Amino acid sequence: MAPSAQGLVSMSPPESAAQRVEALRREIEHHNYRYYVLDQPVVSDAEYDALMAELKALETGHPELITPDSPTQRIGAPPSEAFAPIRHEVPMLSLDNVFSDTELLDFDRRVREHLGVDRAEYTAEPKLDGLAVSILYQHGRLTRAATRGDGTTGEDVTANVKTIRSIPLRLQGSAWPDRFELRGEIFMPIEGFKQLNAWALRHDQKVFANPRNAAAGSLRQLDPKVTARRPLDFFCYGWGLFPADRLPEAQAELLARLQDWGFPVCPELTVVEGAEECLDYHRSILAKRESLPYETDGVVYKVNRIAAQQRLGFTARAPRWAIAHKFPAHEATTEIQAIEVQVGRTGVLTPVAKLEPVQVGGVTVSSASLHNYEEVKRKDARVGDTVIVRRAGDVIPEVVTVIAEKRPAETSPIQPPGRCPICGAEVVTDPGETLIRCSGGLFCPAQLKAAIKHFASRRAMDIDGLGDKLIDQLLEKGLIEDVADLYDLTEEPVAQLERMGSKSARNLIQALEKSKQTTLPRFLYALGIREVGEVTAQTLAQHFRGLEPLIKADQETLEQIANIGPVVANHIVAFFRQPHNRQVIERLRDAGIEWETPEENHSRPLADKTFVLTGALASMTRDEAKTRIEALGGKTSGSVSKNTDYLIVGEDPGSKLDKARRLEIAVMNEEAFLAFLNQFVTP
Ligand code: I6G
Repeated sequence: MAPSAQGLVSMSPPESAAQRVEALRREIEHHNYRYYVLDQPVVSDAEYDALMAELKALETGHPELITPDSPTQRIGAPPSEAFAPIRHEVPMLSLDNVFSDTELLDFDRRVREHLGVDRAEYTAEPKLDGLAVSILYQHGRLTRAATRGDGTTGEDVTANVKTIRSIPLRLQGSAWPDRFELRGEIFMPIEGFKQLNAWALRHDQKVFANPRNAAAGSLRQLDPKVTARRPLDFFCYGWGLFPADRLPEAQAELLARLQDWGFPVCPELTVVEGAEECLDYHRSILAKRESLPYETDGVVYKVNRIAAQQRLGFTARAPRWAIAHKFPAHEATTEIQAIEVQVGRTGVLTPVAKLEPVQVGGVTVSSASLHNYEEVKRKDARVGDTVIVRRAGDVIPEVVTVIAEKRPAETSPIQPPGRCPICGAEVVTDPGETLIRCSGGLFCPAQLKAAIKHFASRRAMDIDGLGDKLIDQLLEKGLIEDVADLYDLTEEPVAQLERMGSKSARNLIQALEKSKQTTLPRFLYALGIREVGEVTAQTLAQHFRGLEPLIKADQETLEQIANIGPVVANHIVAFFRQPHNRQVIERLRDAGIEWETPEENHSRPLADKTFVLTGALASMTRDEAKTRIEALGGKTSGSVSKNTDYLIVGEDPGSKLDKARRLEIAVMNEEAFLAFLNQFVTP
């Protein structure tokens, strides 16, 4: 057990500067490990910063004490002119790939035949979409890091690799060989990638096409200070140079040792037996591919017994004892046939590329988002262009890049519209925003339709059966003009609509009736106030405990509420200032929409509780689950540890379930989780 922050900070009897420097380094390394590898910090950022500041001050006063592995030196190296070549002492091979179950069965058969066994044991782990590196440790210290390059010679990226906080500069424990090479993948987690691109967009910088390119671009920076600002992470998966007499019996055992020495290993790593379990593993990772925090393009199986690996040996390019079983591609190439404009609920005009239909990861894609007109300009996407489109999970497919070389003659750049293509209202841009909006508000049929759809949606008023097509018809036939009109609907005219009939009409009226008993947070969310999502709606409901005080609240009052900033406050005030909005609310209340007054909620009932999610939930996305936990004060983490309070298990759980069971952590299935959350929902 590492000493506590308190224990290390105390300084009696008086220490020499050298002792204090060493104590601080140990402590900072320990906190880096807790934070970046285990995701379980034990000190606040401020405490950590204070330790770093003290170490820096001591090193400034005693420059003779500075060592290359000091935590202050992670970002110390000056920019270089180029990356020096490094010849790998043990070649960095690549992996052979298979793309189908049959090919995997063939691989397993070859392994078994070669080893003369009926069943082989494999490690299985996701194949990360990043960059392979080889890192040399001598006497427990990181001394060199190189990219794969051509497998024989890579590039010296030591200064950049040292900036990655999850890679230890000094090893923990003591049983490591004096000189060994560690191999693994540097990658950019998806969240970090999104934030980096959002930042790049705001600062007119290069936007990366995907996390892999972002990781590669970040690692190949001549100035390590730039790399240090990039959200890079690392998982180790093997070794290069390693004394043969120090190798354990199995791959999994060595990875466990590496973990003990302070290296991060992918939490999804597991051991499987036989080809069937390999295929099960492939299916389970594929099922949760979109909810993993990093991009993966397949899974890797490796024969677990190291003696068996040695018997199988290598081909010229790759080990015979390992294979990558790839997933279907996320991306495909196709052609833009047209660029249309979509008008969203808040009036944002989104350019959408209409595509020559193409299969992406098993689904036909015929349109893809271009996000906004800044992006259209940046990518210079034009009708007739050949483009790479990408589809990931539930996310709307997007145009990733234009293949400039394939552009036909006579194309012209796309200009943003000056007027809304639906209602003709002027297009406006909010100060500081890049998005363009239709200024028509609810007079714009597209915005009105989207607002009604949002109002009826499951997490808002939950009006069962009121879908897109029905809303279209109700508007077209003039049966409704706003959301309040929904509650004046009667069975007869609804039954006359296309594909309706009296039974469906009755069901709709009943669903509308049922929706009248709601909660204040749901109602506030349903109103569709800009920037007021479910969590903000909860916050407002808890704070005001009624609609009237919220309607009357001014900007200043709103800004005093935790998590309500000036922009959100401004949208709320502007919404309730509109006479039309207040009239609609009054009519909704007159129609019988009601809720119980939310109870005062002083406590954050899940404060101090840490949740880990594994597997796919049927009733909500992972982000929604996180939002709900966080709204109640709880925390979520990506990996199971002894600090986890609950593991929430969806379809196809991964190795986290085994680990939670080992650590005797409370496990809830989806049903139990929903019941658990609902006990805290205030009416
Ligand atoms: O490129 C690779 C990615 C992942 C690998 C690899 C890996 O294991 C999870 N393992 C080996 C042995 C090699 N390349 C050569």
